[in-house]
Amino acid sequence: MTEILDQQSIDDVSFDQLRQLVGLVDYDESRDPFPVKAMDAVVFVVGNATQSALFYQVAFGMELVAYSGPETGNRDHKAYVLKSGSARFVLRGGVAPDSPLFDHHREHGDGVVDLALEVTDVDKCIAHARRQGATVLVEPQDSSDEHGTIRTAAIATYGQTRHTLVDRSRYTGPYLPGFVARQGTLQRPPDAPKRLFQAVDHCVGNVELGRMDEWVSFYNRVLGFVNMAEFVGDDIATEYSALMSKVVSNGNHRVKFPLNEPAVAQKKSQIDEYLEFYQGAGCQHIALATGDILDTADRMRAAGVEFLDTPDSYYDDPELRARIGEVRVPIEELKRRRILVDRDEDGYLLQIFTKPVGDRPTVFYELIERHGSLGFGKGNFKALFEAIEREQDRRGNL
Ligand code: TYF
Ligand code: FE
Repeated sequence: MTEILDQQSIDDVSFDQLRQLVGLVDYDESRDPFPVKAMDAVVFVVGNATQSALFYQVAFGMELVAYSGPETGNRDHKAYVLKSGSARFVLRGGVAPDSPLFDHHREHGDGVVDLALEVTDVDKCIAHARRQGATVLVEPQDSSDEHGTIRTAAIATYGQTRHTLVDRSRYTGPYLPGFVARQGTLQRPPDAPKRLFQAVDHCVGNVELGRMDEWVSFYNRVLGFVNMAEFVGDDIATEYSALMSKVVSNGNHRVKFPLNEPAVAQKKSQIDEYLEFYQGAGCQHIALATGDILDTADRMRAAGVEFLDTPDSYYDDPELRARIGEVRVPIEELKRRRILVDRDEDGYLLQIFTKPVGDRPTVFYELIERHGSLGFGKGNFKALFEAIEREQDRRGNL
């Protein structure tokens, strides 16, 4: 369980690798009313997809694999598809001056519009979702090109976010019909690893005050998701975190969605800051699973990505040192990079958080390296939320 994945040589991400990377558990799929295989894609609307696509190649080491835009008959917008292991991001930006993407962007800024899910049976999922009262935004439909047929549908979730459901079992193209294969022109240094992360570990939603339980129940009823043990209750919330949080996941934990709501505390909640600048509920952070967080953080830093700072006192705290015990590198190596560490009954995890990556204080990223732990770094919440609040203060939003 503590073996380090060799990012230089990994080609495709196997189920066994995923078991360690994102913390899979066994479950009986035959009794699942809404079987979800994995995240299909995280779809963003951004102000400039052409430049964002370069950012994710340069700074996140992602590979451009597909494209849609005016040159391929899509006059409304450009869309770039990037991959890293099993993770897929799609960046969409308006071209036609009357593109609806500009309305979305004016309201929300850069953000996640779709947490697309790969499913085995779109129709079965939609029928179940409808019975449970979900809003069906797109009815099941086939689309085809020379690579085969894709079946998709979409349901609404929090804010203006949706879950597109994708059955790609009869399709071999680079993404969806309408997209063409496209490679990036970026020259990578010869020593660059194949990729900097292997999978999406979890995607966090921020919802309005008092609505977290409603959305937990939505994922329970509509998607058949189960509640995970880790949560931030009102006891912890009022003390320091200014948020409440619960986590839902699909049966084998491949797809995990923590849901946050602001808590009423002395200071303005970081969740309130998000809700104000995103103008509503939306995706707050995406955690990326890496087999070597030290190397990934080093390379992202070298490319200019800024991470939250953690005070020396975190690493020098004897209580923390006693609690975490032995990890795969000396604590000094973590301290140098501001990587956080947490241990629970199943093992430990290493994690680090970026500052918001866009212009608004909304979406950010987490890197996570799991060694048995199925948690989210609960032991780090205090240090983490204090670091987030320092940034909030610098922005004048505390
Ligand atoms: O996903 C999680 O639960 C952790 C911790 O605003 C976290 O990454 C929770 C809330 C938040 C930032 C990080
Ligand atoms: Fe997280």
